[in-house]
Amino acid sequence: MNKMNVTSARFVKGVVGEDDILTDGISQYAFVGRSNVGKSSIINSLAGANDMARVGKKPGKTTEINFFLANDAFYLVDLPGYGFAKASLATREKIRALIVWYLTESGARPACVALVVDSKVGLTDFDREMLSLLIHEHHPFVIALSKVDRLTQKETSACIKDVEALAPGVPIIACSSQTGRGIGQLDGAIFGPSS
Ligand SMILES: Nc1nc2c(ncn2[C@@H]2O[C@H](COP(=O)(O)OP(=O)(O)OP(=O)(O)O)[C@@H](O)[C@H]2O)c(=O)[nH]1
Ligand SMILES: [Mg+2]
Repeated sequence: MNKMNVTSARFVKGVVGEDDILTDGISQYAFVGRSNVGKSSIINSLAGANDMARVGKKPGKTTEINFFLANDAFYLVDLPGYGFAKASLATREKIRALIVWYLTESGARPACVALVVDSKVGLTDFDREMLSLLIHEHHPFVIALSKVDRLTQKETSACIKDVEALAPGVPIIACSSQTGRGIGQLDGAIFGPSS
């Protein structure tokens, strides 16, 4: 396993709109994607076995923009997931607006955004919207293909190829929080080589 950049992390706060934390000068690394794709699980995996105990208390139900302070030095930002199956249309729209707001008008300038895409599902309309938004807003970003433990090697390669075609030049990392595959690589892609 690669040496990881995140050695500790603790929950700071959840925000749903304007807040000083968005522009407090501490670097942010944000995780965006549809509900249930595994964003919180990835953050947990990156943080490893440390004191960040309860990311995504209820799996598949993050509704606020959750800030975790890692290494007492930078934020891991867990964005709410778009399209939670049991949410009303109004709630879904509210969450979508919150994600778009964070990436456009909130004042936040994340050092890197990880767009998390379920490898079994591939790029959805929402993912495509995020992709063009990230490009348009000039956010540095990578694509994490999550849950590859559910795919064969052949399916994984095909998925990478499909996403590559739509996002040329963007780092794509196939990973699994369940097996740990690709987590070290994702860590390197998001934070740069660890020292
Ligand atoms: N097979 C498999 N399942 C996973 C993996 N990562 C997460 N899951 C499962 O997927 C579900 C959703 O995981 P979360 O990490 O809560 O997803 P999320 O993207 O944070 O969801 P929201 O908070 O709704 O945005 C949970 O039941 C996890 O156990 C993985 O690598 N492999
Ligand atoms: Mg979550």
